Amino acid sequence: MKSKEAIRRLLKKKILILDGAMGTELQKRGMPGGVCPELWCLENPDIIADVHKAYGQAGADIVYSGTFGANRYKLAQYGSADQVLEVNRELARLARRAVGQKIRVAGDISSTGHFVEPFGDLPFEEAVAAFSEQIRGLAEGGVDLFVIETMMDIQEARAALLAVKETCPAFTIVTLTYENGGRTLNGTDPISALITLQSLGADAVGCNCSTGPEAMLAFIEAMKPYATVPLAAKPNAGLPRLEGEETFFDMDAATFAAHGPAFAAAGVNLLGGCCGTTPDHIRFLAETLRNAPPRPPVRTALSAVSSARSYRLLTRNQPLVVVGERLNPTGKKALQQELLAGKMSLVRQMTREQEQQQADLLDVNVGVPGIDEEKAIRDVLALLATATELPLVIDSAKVETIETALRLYPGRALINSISGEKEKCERLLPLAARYGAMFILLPLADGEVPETADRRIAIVREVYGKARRFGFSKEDIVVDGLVMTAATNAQAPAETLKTISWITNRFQAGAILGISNVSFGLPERNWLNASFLAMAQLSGLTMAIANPSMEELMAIKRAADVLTAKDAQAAAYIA
Ligand code: HCS
Repeated sequence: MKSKEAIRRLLKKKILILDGAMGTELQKRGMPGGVCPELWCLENPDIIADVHKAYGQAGADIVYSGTFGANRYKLAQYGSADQVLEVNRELARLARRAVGQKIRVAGDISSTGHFVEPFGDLPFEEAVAAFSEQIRGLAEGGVDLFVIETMMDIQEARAALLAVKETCPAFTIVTLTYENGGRTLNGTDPISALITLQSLGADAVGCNCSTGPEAMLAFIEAMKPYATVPLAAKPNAGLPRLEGEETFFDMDAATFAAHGPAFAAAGVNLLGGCCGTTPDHIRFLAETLRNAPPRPPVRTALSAVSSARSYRLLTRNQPLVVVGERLNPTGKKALQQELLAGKMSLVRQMTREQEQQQADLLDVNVGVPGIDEEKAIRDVLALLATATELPLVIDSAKVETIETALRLYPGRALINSISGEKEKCERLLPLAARYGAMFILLPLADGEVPETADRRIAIVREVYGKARRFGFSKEDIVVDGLVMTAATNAQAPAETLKTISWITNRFQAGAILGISNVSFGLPERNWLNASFLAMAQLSGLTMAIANPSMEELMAIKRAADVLTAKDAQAAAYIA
């Protein structure tokens, strides 16, 4: 296994050339329809070795092992589910023997053919287990890295990536297949996928198959501004043409390779070909890109969250981001009863309403005394995966619930919250790091709710110091300014505003508040909440946890966005 660093060093020097099609090359060389390609390759080792060699000689830096469908679900269709280990091991060895040591072999992993929960019927952990089995075989066969390709379900791609991380962590490329409309079959767009996969630990992200070079170029261009990792592309040789039962791809090698410079300019870092491309296509491409300088990722971190179907930047130069707070049973009898009974109609209704009321993210908390919280969070996440496109904020007092949610959530979540309380902090930081989540840093310490801005700032610094050791940067966190009621301490709002001002102006991170605490115990709470929100926006607040059904609050938020120059030309205000 090559170290990640060795591959990263190479990527700094050049655009790495990937191989071209395998399936269409095998068909050309006599593989009949209806057979299991992997088993056929094992019976015809010289033929697949010949394809690998041809790609190596054409200039590929990385060839993919012929293990595209070598998972237990696909092999089961040919009665060979119990041969996963040996099929992968042997085909990986065969690729290695064919290309030698200088060319890298990527262990090729693709779909099981099932959608994974919450989008389909394959349980998430079963998908992870199936990919782990394949990965073990590939590792035994001596691959240098892994590639997860032609994925149409972001959740299946996540399962495969987690399987790599948990079985044999090595450099991993993940490429999804986007239809011409720019979404995968179950609706994920390239930027949301990038945010989800790069934060979960993919070492390179991109797209392959389905489209020709023109359409795929647009996906790379869209992703590049948000990429913290290298980008990969493997377009088809144009669009498929059907003749009877057969599919043809007509784009010739020179025309295909002529797209290379545009991909290089768009910032692709690994480029090859998918269906219909041949060793000639790769030879021309390698030639065309011989002296093209690589464009490294432009960022090292990105303040953004995603769902399976959308993303939200949490950068500071934009209108205030509203986290809808209503999916929280605290103090809500009806929601408590529904959650306890496993009913979802109120959750569905509150989700729809908050979306209509223009919440940007949804906070999700299922903590009710006596509830099986892990089951409840699973059920609610499954519902929300299709009921809303909004990214979620995972809110729980229980570490286990947060872990269950992060593992299953098909996007990049924001955790609400990680405080300075020692035990929680020690358990949650590694968890957030493992799943690549953003988190709200809450300046509380053991047995202490700090009253002054100075003390809050000290706790923020301390927790951030610990978070850095797990690789977090300021882009990955949003700091809570801590709101306490003005009813018992007249100075409380001023201390919060001072904290907010420090977070955004000095510390330079995003700042969030649970607005409504300020009016606790006072009458006419809406006016206090809305006034405080406007003051906090002036101090630099970037996000608020609030009830978007409060019209005054939302109206004042929009006005304050204009008055703090966060809504250029008042575009959102007017709309
Ligand atoms: N690597 C596979 C991708 C198919 S979409 C092949 O056959 O080239």
